[in-house]
Amino acid sequence: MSDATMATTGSTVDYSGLIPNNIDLNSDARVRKALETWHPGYIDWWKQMGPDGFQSNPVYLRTAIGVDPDGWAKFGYVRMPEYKWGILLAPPVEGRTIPFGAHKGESAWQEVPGECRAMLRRLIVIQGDTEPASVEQQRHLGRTAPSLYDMRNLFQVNVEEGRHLWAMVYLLQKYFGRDGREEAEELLRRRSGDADSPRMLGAFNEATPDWLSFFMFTTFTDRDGKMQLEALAQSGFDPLSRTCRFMLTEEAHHMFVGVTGVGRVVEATCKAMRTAGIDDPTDIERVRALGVIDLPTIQKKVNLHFSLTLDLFGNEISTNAANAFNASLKGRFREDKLADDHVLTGATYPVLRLQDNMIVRQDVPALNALNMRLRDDFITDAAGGVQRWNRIIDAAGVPFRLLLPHVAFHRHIGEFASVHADPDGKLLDAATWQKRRDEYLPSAADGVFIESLMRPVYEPGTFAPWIAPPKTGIDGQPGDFEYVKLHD
Ligand code: BYC
Repeated sequence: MSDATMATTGSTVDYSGLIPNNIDLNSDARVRKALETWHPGYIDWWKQMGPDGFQSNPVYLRTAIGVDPDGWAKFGYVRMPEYKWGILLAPPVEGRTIPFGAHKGESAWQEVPGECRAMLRRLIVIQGDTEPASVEQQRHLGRTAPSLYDMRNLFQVNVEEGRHLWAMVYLLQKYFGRDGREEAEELLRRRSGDADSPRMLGAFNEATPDWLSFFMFTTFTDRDGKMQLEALAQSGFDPLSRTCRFMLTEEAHHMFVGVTGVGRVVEATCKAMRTAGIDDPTDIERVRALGVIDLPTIQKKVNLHFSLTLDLFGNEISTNAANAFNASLKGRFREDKLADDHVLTGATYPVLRLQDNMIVRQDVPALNALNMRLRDDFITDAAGGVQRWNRIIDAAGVPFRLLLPHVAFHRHIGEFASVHADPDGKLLDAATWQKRRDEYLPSAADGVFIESLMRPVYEPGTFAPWIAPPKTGIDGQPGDFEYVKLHD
């Protein structure tokens, strides 16, 4: 089949125009023009805010070429500005009905219902805003990549977040007219961490100063992405559902990069400790002298990134979430696999709340607790990654366990934003928190130490000493494969 394959079937991608797509963009002149008008701004943004350097180096990237689960991607060397960002929607499910909310059982909508236009636009804009934000947060990391393998994974994540932005902008341009066009412009205007024009959600304005942060971010924050996309994939608005379903295909690799990345850091630390005969994981100075990151500092990074990510689920009690569910716009995690009435009138859900300065479990109306339900599903999912890390520690015979902190720890959104708690959930007064903060979260000195390890390693098959090599290569490539060609 030629590059300009039939797009109408939705199973292959049309590369013949400026905007690769599987949505038959050629037959929709208005949207095609809108996207072609938006394209130069996107490229400018990518050049300004995308990866710092390496733009002209061939990178061994995966590009989506279709939406067939058995063969949706191809691997090959691509210069990042030539990566085919495009719009891909998962194939329509024939006869799909809305699985939840007031419209449960109706045929999924192909157009935006007038009464929920503003709510839907807000959900799409928030989702869209996170995608460029993460690219901005990670833009300096190529300069300190611990290997070409890791550098390639970073760039893979970056180009796919760029593609996810395209996917959201398509929805805005196609279904929201002038408002959508304005929102699409704003998505290119806001900047992560900018004092005047920050990204919309807190965690996306934090710095990602080093590779351990990147691996934690892709473990935890990308996993919020997975949960939110799973919830939006249930939407009664079918184009959103189809877009999110395809984004989820790519998202799995991002979390793989995170979980295996932290696992490899843990492995290098444990191995160096064993070789040096260090039995006490809290003997930080001796462990650091080996040129690896001590386990207590890794725990602090877990504490930081997990707590920042919990904030992304919003408030414990949320009428926004109830309204979006009632309106059949945003469901629960894998709603269609759940066995209840999918309407939730009269149902309750247990939520941890703050009462008289104590943390108590309270049954609240399930509709108002949807953010917490999604967050609980996230915590279960995230615990799997931590278990993998602990298996590596156990196998090395090191007496240490990484743990997820309590949900009240280090929060900026919701009930617990007004109090201080330690990682076990014990409430602390402000003075104690100040005194002990650096025991729980990375301190400035921890940052300086980690930064001292961030030296680039650009020889194929070679890895910085603080991270173990991966078990297998990307796309089955051998250990010394040149994932990024730096001297082309
Ligand atoms: N920061 O009723 P509430 C991803 C605001 S990540 C700042 O609890 P709701 C990715 C909230 O907007 C997934 N503000 O809110 C990962 C609201 O403001 P307004 C991104 C916050 O709506 C890695 C007010 O507080 N997608 O894809 O129930 C790399 C009241 O709160 C925050 C989505 O999140 C915060 N953390 O819940 C790349 C899906 N939390 O409107 C990509 C779409 C709350 O009253 N978003 N507020 O002025 C949503 O579903 C919901 O909007 C939220 C918030 C879950 C974010």
